[in-house]
Amino acid sequence: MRIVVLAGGIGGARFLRGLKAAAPGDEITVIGNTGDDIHLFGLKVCPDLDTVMYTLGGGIHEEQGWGRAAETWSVKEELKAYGVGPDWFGLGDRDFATHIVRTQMLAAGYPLSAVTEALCARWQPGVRLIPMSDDRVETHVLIEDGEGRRAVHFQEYWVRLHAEVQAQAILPVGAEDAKPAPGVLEAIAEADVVLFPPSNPVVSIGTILAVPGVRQALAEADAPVVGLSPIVGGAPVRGMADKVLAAVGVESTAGAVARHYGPGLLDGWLVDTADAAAVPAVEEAGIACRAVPLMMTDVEATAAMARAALALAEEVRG
Ligand code: FO1
Repeated sequence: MRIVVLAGGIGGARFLRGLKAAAPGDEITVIGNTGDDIHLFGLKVCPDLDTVMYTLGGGIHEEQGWGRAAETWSVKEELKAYGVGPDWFGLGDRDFATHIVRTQMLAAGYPLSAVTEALCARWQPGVRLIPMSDDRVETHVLIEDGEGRRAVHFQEYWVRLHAEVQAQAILPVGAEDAKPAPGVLEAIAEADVVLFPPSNPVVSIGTILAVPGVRQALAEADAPVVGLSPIVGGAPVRGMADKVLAAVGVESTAGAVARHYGPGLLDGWLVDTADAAAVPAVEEAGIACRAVPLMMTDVEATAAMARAALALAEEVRG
């Protein structure tokens, strides 16, 4: 079966590990969010692509969910010694090599999709990883704090400011001029199932949907689209989804996120057993809904979630 997954950061990567275990013989194509990308020290860093590549390739720092295992920080310390910032974003020595190779290939004229393919040749993630676009898209967050009203890069909002200040708007800068990367629309058109993992609905999956043509391709696809709620019991399992959902006027509940994606996009939606009360309202909204355990405590629990999503896809296939 051909499965397409729109994935963001840590939640998306961890879900994919369970999906691979649940569907070992299937062909999985991951459309990765690049709105988290940031340019630092003359290098292009692609956090969500790297998190998928490292997690599935066996290089991830497991507790952090980002960056490399067995990392060292000499380059970061030397940059700080030169007074060259920013020092709030943790780039390790091993991770720097990824960004150097990526930046070197981009400078040689390779598109991000080709660069990603080359990096994955080393890591062998066991999925096809395609960036949502080869064009530059960077998510910025509009905030107002002691330093006044301004837009900050998503990474600064999340990593330096810890999403403590209220996000007033989420701005996927460049999205309106971006084109889906080669293979993105074809993968969606040829998919047997499309899955929205428990990634951030605004800055991860939302940013992928902001690339012109993607939402329409999903709406027109024959494949059922099934999502898994990143919100359990009214709060995100990890990260700052509640803050960015508020910025787009969506309540942090499993049901509200389903309605936010809408029946034009979603055919099925999984909520955690803690949110079973939300099932009728989601079904009312025209989206098939089931309550199953959604905590990705280990690969087997995640595989069970993936199997439940694939089963719901078969139910709604019609
Ligand atoms: N997340 C943090 O909370 N702190 C960091 O210092 C940090 C560094 C970092 C470096 C490379 C990378 O690929 C990801 C990194 N992340 C860090 C995660 C990053 O903020 C992700 O974009 C989010 O976790 C959402 O996907």
